[in-house]
Amino acid sequence: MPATATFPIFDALSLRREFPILNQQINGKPLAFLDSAASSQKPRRVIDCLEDYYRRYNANVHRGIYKLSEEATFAYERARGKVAKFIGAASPREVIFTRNTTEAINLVANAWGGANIRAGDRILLTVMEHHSNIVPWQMLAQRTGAKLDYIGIDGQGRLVLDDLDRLLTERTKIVALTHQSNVLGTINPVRLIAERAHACGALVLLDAAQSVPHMAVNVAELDADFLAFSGHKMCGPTGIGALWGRRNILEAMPPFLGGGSMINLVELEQSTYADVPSRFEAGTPAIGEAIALGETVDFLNSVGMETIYHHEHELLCYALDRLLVVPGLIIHGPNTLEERGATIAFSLEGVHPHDVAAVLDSEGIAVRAGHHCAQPLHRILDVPATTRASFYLYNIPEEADRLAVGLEKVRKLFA
Ligand code: 7TS
Repeated sequence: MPATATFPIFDALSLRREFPILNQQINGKPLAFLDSAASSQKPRRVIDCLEDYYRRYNANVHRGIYKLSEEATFAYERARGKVAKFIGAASPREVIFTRNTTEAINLVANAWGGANIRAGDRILLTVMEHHSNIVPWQMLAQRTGAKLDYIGIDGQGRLVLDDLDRLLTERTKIVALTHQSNVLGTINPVRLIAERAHACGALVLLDAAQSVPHMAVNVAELDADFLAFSGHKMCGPTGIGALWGRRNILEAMPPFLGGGSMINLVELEQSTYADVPSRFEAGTPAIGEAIALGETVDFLNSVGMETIYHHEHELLCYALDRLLVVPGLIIHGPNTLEERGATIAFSLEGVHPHDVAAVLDSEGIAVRAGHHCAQPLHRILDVPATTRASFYLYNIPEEADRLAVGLEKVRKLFA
């Protein structure tokens, strides 16, 4: 098994050494990776864990009566247990492995939505959602005749809670919202929203793609009914994510995809289905990736989610100080720092975001430019695109300095 490193006192510089990819030059400059909101980098021990599976005990799970398959099954189910504990689930059976957040939300929209949503029902979303928490609901609404409602945002990119009170009715069957915006960085008051939604009899789905990697998330404390997140944004592999759901709700849900592993008995005309979570894991899963996600959870725990949150918060404050003095720079999202994570989307007057990103790339700084899969939000911000710098546990203040200097260079070039 790969060696494990622990970081009792946070030391971003030694932590960086655990991420081999960060130690390289891009365009002759040290890489400053500021795009973890799109996908994070992976520490050595996660890469080693994945390789260890493929080298040493690769076999299908829940099938073979031979040593390798038993070992793979044990490691796969142990990873489920680690993920469950990481998010405060009552039982590993409440955790379904999916490919990513997108698949997890589609699972709920199809399986739960198909069984529970009728014509005239309302589905409540927010205007700051990623497309993966909009399009599956649009598809469900089109199939069923349900209607979508949207909670708006104020001038600082915070949800307008009056909209919640106005739009929540007994027709609202589910409120699906992001825990933390991938553009504005806004951390939404999800516990309060869940209380109000439950008082109206609606369920709550949290898109936690941008929160689980960055802060301690406990599903019991948040009082959610479903929670979706992706491994690749939390230092884990691509191709693996998870859906957590309350056990009684999951147990009442019909399957999502049909096939092997999700059945009890198959006859020519009909089948009966396996218990949760197997019912929702049709076909051969991403076995090595799930096991490596378990290793990722161990890694994040070794650093500590509180420590990660505080480190990122310090980076956020530091970076905002540096960026706020760049002339012509508009930062989107809350200026109340407790209400936001370390994702900073901005516009630079007179320069297209793609040009900003290209110049920064020439300085070795990786940021994302575009609509970040949040077109409705950008329409409200009244910009076609933004540039986004997103920080994670391996980033250091010097990278925020380089970003600010890089933006000065952009301004001079496009003056
Ligand atoms: N929800 C949120 C809030 C996200 O930020 C993303 C990905 C997703 C869902 C979808 O995750 P996936 O793993 O299923 O693709 N966000 C981004 C981003 O901001 N830039 O690239 C991907």
